[in-house]
Amino acid sequence: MVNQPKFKGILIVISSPSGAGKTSLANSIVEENENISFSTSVTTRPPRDGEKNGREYHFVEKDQFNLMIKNKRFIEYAEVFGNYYGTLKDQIENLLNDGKDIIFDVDWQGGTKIRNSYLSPLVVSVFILPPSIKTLHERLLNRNKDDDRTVKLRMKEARSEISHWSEYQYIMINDNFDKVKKNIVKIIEIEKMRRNKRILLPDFISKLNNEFEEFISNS
Ligand SMILES: Nc1nc2c(ncn2[C@@H]2O[C@H](COP(=O)(O)OP(=O)(O)O)[C@@H](O)[C@H]2O)c(=O)[nH]1
Ligand SMILES: [Mg+2]
Repeated sequence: MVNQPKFKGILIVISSPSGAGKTSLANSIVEENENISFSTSVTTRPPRDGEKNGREYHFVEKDQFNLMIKNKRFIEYAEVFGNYYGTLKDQIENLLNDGKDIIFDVDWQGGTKIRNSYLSPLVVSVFILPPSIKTLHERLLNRNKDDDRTVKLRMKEARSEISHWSEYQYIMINDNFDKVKKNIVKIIEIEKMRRNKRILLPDFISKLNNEFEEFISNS
C-alpha cells in the first residue's frame, strides 16, 4: 500500500548512542519545520522528570505493551537497556496520509527493522556520532537524568550502538548542533527531490506534454 506513489513524505530514521544528541536534534527539527512530524514511540520505560505522556513517549506498562504486540500495533519494537520501545503503525500511516515527513528516533535494531519493512522505499537513514567519547560521557552526566549506574550502562551500550554506523546512509559527527540540524534538513530536501522522480513527476510530465500538444495545435 505504501509502495503506491501517493505518499509525498519520507521517513528519516535517526540513530546514535545515548547522549550524541539525536533526540534534541529531532525535537528541534520538528519544532521548526511544519511539514516534519515526530514518531512518538510507545515505551515501558518510566517517564523521566519533565517528560509528558504522549509528548516524548506513550508510557505504558509491560502488559499493555505485550497486548499491543499481539494486536500488531507496531511497525517494529525492540528491547533497549532492559525496556521496550515500539513504533506505532497507525500513527505513521496517518501522518503519511497527511503528507508529512516523519522523523524516527530509534536504536539500530529499529533502524534495521524500519529499513526492511514495507515502508522501505520511503526511508532515509542518518547516524549521529559524538565528536569524542569524553564529550559523550559529559553529555550523559550533564543532563542529570540518569543515575551513575545507568550512565555506566549507557556508555557500554554506546560502543555497540556505534558499531552499526555503516548500516546508515548518512553519517554525521555532532560537533556543532546547529550545523548538524541544518544538514539533516538539507538531506530531507534533497532526498525528497530524488523521490519526486517516482512520486510527483509522472503527473507533472503528462501535464507538460499536454501543454506541448496545445502549443503545437495553436501554432
Ligand atoms: N527500536 C526502537 N528504539 C527506540 C524507539 N523509541 C526510542 N528508541 C531508542 O531507545 C533508546 C533509549 O531511549 P530513551 O530511553 O529515551 O533514552 P536516550 O537514549 O537517552 O534517548 C534510544 O536509542 C532511542 O532511540 C522505538 O520505537 N523503537
Ligand atoms: Mg534520546
